[in-house]
Amino acid sequence: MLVTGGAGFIGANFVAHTLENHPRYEVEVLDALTYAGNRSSLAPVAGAVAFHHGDICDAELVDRLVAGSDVIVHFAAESHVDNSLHDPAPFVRSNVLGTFTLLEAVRRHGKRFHHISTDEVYGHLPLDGGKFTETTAYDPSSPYSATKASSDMLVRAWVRSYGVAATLSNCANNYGPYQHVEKFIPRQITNILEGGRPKLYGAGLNVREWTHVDDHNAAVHLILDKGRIGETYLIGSGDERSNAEVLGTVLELLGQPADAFDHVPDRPGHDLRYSNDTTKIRTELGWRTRYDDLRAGLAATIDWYRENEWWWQPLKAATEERYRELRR
Ligand code: NAD
Ligand code: TDX
Repeated sequence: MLVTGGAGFIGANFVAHTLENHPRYEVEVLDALTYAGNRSSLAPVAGAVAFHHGDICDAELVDRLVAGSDVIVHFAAESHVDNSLHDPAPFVRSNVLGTFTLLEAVRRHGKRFHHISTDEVYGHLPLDGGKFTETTAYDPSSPYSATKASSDMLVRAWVRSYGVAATLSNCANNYGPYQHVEKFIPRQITNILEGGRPKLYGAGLNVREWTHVDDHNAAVHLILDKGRIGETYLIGSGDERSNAEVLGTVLELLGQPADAFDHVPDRPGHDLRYSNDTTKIRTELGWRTRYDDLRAGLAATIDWYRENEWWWQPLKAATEERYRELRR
């Protein structure tokens, strides 16, 4: 199995999940080690994985690695909305050209491909109702989600036009260990652990469907084992919370006063709410979440960041400096 983006947050958790629960796979990782990639996220499994430091846009390298694999699981992407608003170019390159490069190699060599995507391709929903389904029309808002939508379209077209054996999944917001400190939950946890204050965009009313990374990765394995070729599966916990509510729980779990945070200017074009209807993956493939208690999941995640300062501390100052630049 070739895992692209295996040194990132979800990819590294996926590699560990695979080795533990699906030992029949020999796992290789292809990762460019951008600012978001971290080899130490693979430290617990280092001896069991072949690591290739390289770019998914490098057609020669991709061709060789795809030729030597049976299954390709494609996580590699530029993943942060705020960065995409500031400089969309790497998003177009990695997310669109990178996916194209992989698809061409998969087409040449006739391999099984799974494409990891996001609920953000469907745009956003009002606060008071509605859900995305696999047939919702694409309506991306940010440069990030527009490039993910483009990559999904390429995968669908390569299935239909060339008969490539691909599946797709569009997951809601993930949380868990090894998530970069630029993202909402780890940013706030590590701000507090460093003695600083959390930063809430706007009024904090935006709603996300927080899904544990291990539930996401278990769903991907179900799709690999039993999913129908050409199909898209939505993944999400069903646990929708406003950002203000999540922040309130983080503050409480860390023993902070409820008002110990700063309101900062809102993200331009900020999507209001995401919510996935997961009937298809539940009924067709029998997927169930194991992490059903967000408060307990957040407490465990806080413990992980508390115990693994060595992992995030080297990233923190540069991340907050980048946020200051983005706001300038
Ligand atoms: P991440 O930013 O933590 O990791 C991305 C990884 O991809 C990094 O290791 C990086 O070095 C690598 N990468 C980037 N460009 C590359 C390139 N050109 N060549 C090779 N490697 C490259 O991202 P993540 O949060 O783990 O997200 C992984 C995937 O899941 C992405 O496709 C993202 O769109 C999708 N997704 C994420 C979430 C979420 O909540 N984080 C939710 C749904 C879907
Ligand atoms: O400091 C912050 N304060 C804040 O209020 C940050 C970083 C974020 N936010 C808000 C913006 C969002 O409403 O929190 C929410 C979550 O923000 P992010 O962690 O940046 O995630 P989001 O924009 O929802 O996108 C995530 O989920 C879908 C991932 O980053 C994407 O890769 C994935 O596709």
